[in-house]
Amino acid sequence: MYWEEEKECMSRDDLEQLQLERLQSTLFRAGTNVPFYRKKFLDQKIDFEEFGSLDDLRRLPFTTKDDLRGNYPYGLFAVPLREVVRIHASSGTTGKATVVGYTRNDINTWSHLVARILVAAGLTKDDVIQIAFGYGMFTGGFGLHYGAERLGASVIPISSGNTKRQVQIMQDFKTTALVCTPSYALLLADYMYENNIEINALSLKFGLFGGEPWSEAMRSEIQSKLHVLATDNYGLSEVMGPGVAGECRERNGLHMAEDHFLFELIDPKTLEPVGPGEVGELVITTLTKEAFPLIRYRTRDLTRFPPESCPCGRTMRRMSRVLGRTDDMLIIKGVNVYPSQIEEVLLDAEGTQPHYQIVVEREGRLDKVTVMVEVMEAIFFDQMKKQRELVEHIKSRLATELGITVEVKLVEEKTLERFEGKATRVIDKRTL
Ligand code: DLL
Repeated sequence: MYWEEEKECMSRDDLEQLQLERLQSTLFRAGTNVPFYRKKFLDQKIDFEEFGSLDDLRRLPFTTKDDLRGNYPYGLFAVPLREVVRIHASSGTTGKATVVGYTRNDINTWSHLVARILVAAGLTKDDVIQIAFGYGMFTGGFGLHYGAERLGASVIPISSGNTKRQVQIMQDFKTTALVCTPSYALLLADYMYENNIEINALSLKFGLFGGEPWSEAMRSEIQSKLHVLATDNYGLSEVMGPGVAGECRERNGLHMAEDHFLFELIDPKTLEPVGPGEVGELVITTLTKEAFPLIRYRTRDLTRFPPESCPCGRTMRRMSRVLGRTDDMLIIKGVNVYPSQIEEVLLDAEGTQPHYQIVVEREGRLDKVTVMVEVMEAIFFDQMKKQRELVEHIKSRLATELGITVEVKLVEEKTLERFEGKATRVIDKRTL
């Protein structure tokens, strides 16, 4: 079953022709309307009007998250704000978020692409879809919502959290499809088992998950515990949100929406393309976005493109599940956290030393973060009260900065590892 068969099953020749035409108009739009790109093209003597082949893509400059931050908030928009009907943002690292805008056409495209992944997973307009992604600046909630409405399904916009209510609604409203992060799906499953909720009495059939890394083992567990067919869905707010790539029922890689984006894999060190089937950093160029076109955006996500075609009939190539990230961004309970954010808070507090370690573990179903920081001798051997106050202070600052709670442990001076070269601050013990 397809949402847009003529597009999803297009011949490669037709697809490449379409991509080239769309790339030309994207380059024109970006090169004309976005000063950042105009300057880059000028500096690199790129005449986008003479852009004749998709291979020329390799001559174009990359765009990075720093470029987005440097142009905060609207510097990279290619249309005036009066044409922007929606603004989303991704959690910031140094206080500045990355801001993205959508025209009415962009929202329309986005809805279609999300409807595609829903249909690829097997959903129809008869489904009752419970969207337990956060609604707000995060693209997960609204992205899935618009796509599900476009499909014509019955949408329950419950948003994230409040597990007891999620389960109640799931029972009463006869939810057939659950949409959330994989870790939240497991938490829901555990809650149901602990509370003796009869899974077979639910109407659940599908689970659409994404927004954070997960593993095949986790998929098997979710599928057997919740009795759903679970698919993986990838996207990022800078590029659009969910809908960039998603699995079909084969569940063996995520079909990329190649008619709306160009996907490349590069070696993050040499910036050259990797060989067929090899792992590389995913680089995405938007082909149809009006408000926020991006040229060769470095996602920092590592994946590979399996060379085999998919038995489902879609001709859009697939990417493997995300294998890791080139940078140090941690995704804790679905929230993007950078060690630098933690560092700032730690170093700001009185009595701490600039030596710390972040330990990430998975306790049961949940990510647990413990931040260990060295404190001055006077504090370490001082009264417990002072130590407790410092811990509480750091904890509450981190909760405000990061939006998640972490454990804080004060340790004696010189107990944490020192480094001669680059420091490894993060110990990620989660095995996915
Ligand atoms: O997470 C968009 C999204 C929402 C996708 C809901 C799918 C479902 P951001 O908050 O900007 O956007 O985070 C993007 O999350 O670069 C990846 O590192 C990671 N990520 C997203 N989906 C997956 C996935 C949304 N299926 C960042 N597997 C990306 C692994 C994922 N990592």
